[in-house]
Amino acid sequence: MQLTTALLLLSASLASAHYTFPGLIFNGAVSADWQYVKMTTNKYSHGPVTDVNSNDLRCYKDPAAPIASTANVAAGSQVGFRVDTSISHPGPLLFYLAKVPSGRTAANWDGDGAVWFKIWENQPTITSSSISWPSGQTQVFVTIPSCIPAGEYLLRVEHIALHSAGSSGGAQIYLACGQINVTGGGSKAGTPLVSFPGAYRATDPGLLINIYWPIPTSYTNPGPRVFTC
Ligand SMILES: *[C@@H]1O[C@H](CO)[C@@H](O)[C@H](O)[C@H]1NC(C)=O
Ligand SMILES: [Cu+2]
Repeated sequence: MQLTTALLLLSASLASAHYTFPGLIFNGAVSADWQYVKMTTNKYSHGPVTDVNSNDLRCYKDPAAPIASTANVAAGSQVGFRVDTSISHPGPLLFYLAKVPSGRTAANWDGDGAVWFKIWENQPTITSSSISWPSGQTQVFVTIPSCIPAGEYLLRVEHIALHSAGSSGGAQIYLACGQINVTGGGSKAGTPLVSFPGAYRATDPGLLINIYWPIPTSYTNPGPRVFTC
């Protein structure tokens, strides 16, 4: 009896430590869950992707998800995601964009192919006693590059939890894709382009790392360099 209660409490605390990114934030307002974000398979479990070779690494889209809407956002503006409920594990936050190919829409395209460019990533604070990242955020934001061509894009938010990353496949990847229609903009296409899956290997030093001992003296985010205008 007591053991059952303990196990239930343990599984509840593990589940509540997971998170999703259901609400797109633009023009200063938080939109309804999954209105502008492709509904993810983990919408109830909040569990992570751990296989970097899985198609889930693209958008983690629930195959049975209803079609989401596409948000008009100005190039150079700030766009974000509401986190359900908060980022509660240690690790980096990254954002990628993919331009929707002609003939497709953000709503009916899943982001396949070498189409993704990284637009932002954060770096840890490293001291002699710990490596740490910002944590506890309930909303996360990125600035849409001002120079990219107008048009529809998928905006992929990704948080990589590294608390169990000391063994291969232990990194927990939380992600979602918002559907945006960039207005304004310029004429500089995003580069370099990578695919998901494909951009990451389980052995990447940013994914296979013991963050507790020995305390790392450096950290390299997985994926390509960040695109700049
Ligand atoms: C995207 O924005 C352009 C420019 O404002 C507009 O003409 C177009 O209809 C928009 N597309 C969608 C899907 O909202
Ligand atoms: Cu968790």
